[in-house]
Amino acid sequence: PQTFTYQFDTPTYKGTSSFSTGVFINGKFIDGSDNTTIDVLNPANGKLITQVSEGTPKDVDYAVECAQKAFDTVWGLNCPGTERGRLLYKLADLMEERLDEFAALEALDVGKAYNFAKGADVPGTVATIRYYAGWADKIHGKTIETTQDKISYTVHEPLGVVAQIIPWNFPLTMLSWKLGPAVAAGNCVILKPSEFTPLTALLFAQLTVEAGFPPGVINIIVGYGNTVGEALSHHMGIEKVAFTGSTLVGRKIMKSAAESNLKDITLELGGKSPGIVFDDCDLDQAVNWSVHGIYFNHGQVCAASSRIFVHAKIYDDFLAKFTERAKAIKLGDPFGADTYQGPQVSQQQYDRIMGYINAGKEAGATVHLGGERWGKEGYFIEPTIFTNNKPDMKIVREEIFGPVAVIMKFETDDEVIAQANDTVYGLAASVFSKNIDRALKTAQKLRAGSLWVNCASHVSPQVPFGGFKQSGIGRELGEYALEHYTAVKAVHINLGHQI
Ligand code: TXE
Repeated sequence: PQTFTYQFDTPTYKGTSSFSTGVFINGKFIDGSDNTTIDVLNPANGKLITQVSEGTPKDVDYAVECAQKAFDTVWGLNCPGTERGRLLYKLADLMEERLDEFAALEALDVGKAYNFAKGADVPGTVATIRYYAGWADKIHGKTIETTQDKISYTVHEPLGVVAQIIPWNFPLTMLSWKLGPAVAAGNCVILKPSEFTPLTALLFAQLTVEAGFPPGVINIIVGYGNTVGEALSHHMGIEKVAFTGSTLVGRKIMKSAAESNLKDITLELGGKSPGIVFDDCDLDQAVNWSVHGIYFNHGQVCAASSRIFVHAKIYDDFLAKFTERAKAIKLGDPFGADTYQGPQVSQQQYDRIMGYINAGKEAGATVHLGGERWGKEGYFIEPTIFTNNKPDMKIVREEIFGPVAVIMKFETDDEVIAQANDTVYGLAASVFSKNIDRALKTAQKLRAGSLWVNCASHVSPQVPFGGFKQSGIGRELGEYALEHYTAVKAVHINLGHQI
């Protein structure tokens, strides 16, 4: 396979990055079985960055074979947790040494602001890998009391070979959320990055070799959803598939799992998360967090606070301050020192978002701010605010996944809770109030997996993340994620009971 070498000469990062663009199986980079490639584009200008090897279903078969062999010989029950932890710590250290390079690749490939990638995505990834390194030798069962004639205990064993399919909005972060718990628990992994944003996963693959992981434990295959993704979710040798992406594909994966070997699944899908701003909040803080909640990562966040409900008494003040903050967002070169918002990831996403903006206009909502393309090249969209929204409008009901805030007015607590819950999704919600009873009562009544009180879009490796309703199945992060990568074996020991 080809080697990708890139010279960064930007206002914020200067340096060279170099790694193989092959399919990474059994500790080696190889060409995909069809010898074809995938174009990787720079979303800031639409130009080609490089081409990477395209994985195929045949490559998936080979990866499963190698991963199973590693599981049966050097990993799984054949490798103590302390050793798995040591390797993961080493990997985290190697990533940290190249933090700036990872951030630069993420900025180039995804279009996210370099300073954000450097301050959030990459350190968060390192922290997540370290968090799970710490778990590797602390995954154990229980002894369970039954009768005097019997001792029972449980063992939490790894599942075997697991597949992980991740999206393009947080390529490294999603990789760490998936791979960290799986590898710590002793599974062998085949991970498919998004075909749009494969670069950081390839550099990561190289570091797994440097860290000393045995071949076959971690395999990374870049490929398309309808080929590699389908092959992974249908495979009879894969025990589990973990997916983050669209609800549409989530359904397909569940179906594939049912049609093949009833493999275990976890799904982290979309959302249309509400933010509720009560009249007794700290207004400036509520505005700041709400701006972050929707415009962070250009709105390409599954838990984005995309429906903002504001109490009638403070609606005008909130809207004025929110608009001022949104107007001040600095768009431009992801490598600019003060850039907050870069381009959307792809032409497809750009078109989708503009489609929603047009649907909002046609349905009679008011474009209070933005609503247009920004600049002459790349996939930039102005920070947008819609007002005069009605509950049945598409822009209120569907995930836009772009820098588009939908703001609504409410009068009573009961009314806003009902509206906030009026969605098929249930990923997250924010509540802003200085009245602790009101904030916690509201949090109690909202049907969502993450509840943020006086903040938004906050995640920590220690705290579980996942959805209610159609936002998904299962939890990632924290101790909870380990449950999805282990099978419980119960052992019954007879102390002399005769039959
Ligand atoms: O997602 P896809 P897309 C939402 C968001 C966005 C929309 C469409 O609303 O606008 O989805 O984005 C792989 N079998 N989210 O089309 O296709 C694909 O290759 C197996 C929310 O880009 O779901 C990629 O690796 N895998 C979300 C991954 O699925 C398949 C993040 C996600 O891409 C497959 C991304 C198949 N048949 C989008 N088809 C979040 N929850 O954060 C595709 N894939």
